[in-house]
Amino acid sequence: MKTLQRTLTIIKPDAVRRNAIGDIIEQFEKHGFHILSMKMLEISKHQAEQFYAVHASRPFYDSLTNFMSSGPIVALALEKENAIADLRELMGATNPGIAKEGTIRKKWASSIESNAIHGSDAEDTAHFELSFFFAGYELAK
Ligand code: IDP
Ligand code: MG
Repeated sequence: MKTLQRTLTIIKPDAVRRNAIGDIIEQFEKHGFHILSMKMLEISKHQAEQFYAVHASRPFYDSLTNFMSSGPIVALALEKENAIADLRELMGATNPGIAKEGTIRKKWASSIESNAIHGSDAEDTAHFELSFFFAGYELAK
């Protein structure tokens, strides 16, 4: 049985710069995701390092955290049955070169780093990532 889930997505700085916010949010709504909460903000290098701490030992960590703090982002809390896996499907592969037709990354990503969108990958990371960007009262819906 599918259960109602929440997941955290970020429209990354490259997609904001390309005026893709509206198109990406339209995709969420067309695919049945309910927007619980949403905010546009900029994060510091230090905040990006905390958010991506799981990748601290990866060679791309420094570049990734510079990129994520390079301009405005939009963070959204989404709700839907099977939201975590369904969002990953709608996002497409990390590497846009192999992202499927019809996915957000296929349309908007320009490289494996500047790949337009983030989505939580599991229930525990969704919980951490939702509470990174949203206070309890903002999700009490
Ligand atoms: P995901 O965003 O599809 O879950 P992760 O492996 O969790 O992919 O990586 C987090 C982010 O780090 C990616 O979305 C991308 O922006 C960046 N990234 C991942 N792999 C590479 C790489 O090989 N080179 C540069 N940046 C990368
Ligand atoms: Mg990931």
